[in-house]
Amino acid sequence: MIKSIPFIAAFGLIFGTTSALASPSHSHGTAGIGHPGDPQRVDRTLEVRMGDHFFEPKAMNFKPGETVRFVLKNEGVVLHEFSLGEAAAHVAHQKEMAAMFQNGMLSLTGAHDMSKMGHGAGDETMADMVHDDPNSVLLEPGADGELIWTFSEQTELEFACNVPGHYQSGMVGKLTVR
Ligand SMILES: [Cu+2]
Repeated sequence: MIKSIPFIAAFGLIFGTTSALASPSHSHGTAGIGHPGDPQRVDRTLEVRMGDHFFEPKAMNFKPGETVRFVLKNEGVVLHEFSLGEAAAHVAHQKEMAAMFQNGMLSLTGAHDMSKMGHGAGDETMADMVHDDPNSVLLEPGADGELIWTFSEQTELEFACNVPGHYQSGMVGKLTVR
């Protein structure tokens, strides 16, 4: 039963009102995985390369309390994501992402159909609006990005790309906090 809840939440987000899309408040149960880190208190910087379809490094190990700056580089020719979370959260997130691709809100090149949103985007990118989980970064081909995260407790997580099919092609690795 528990597994069905994120899916219902995702369904509401994708097919809900314009205002729901503009300010998505969904979360995938970030309790336990940690929280966004303070840029002034970074303990460690780790470069993560993303390609079609792989991550380098392939596994990560951190300590509870550690604040990590992930420097992300999409060296591929399609959109990729870096998302930290529990395995079940990635499954739920993949359903959201699949719906966004079906709607045309996201595309593999990052070229989005603005008319689907019903209002102007301003300085925000489409990816920001439809994909604002604090524990995920979506990168267009060739783009760089950053995620600063504090791991709070011992846990076994995964870092993954939830662009449709990528997780299944191997864009997932173990992230151990111990
Ligand atoms: Cu990917």
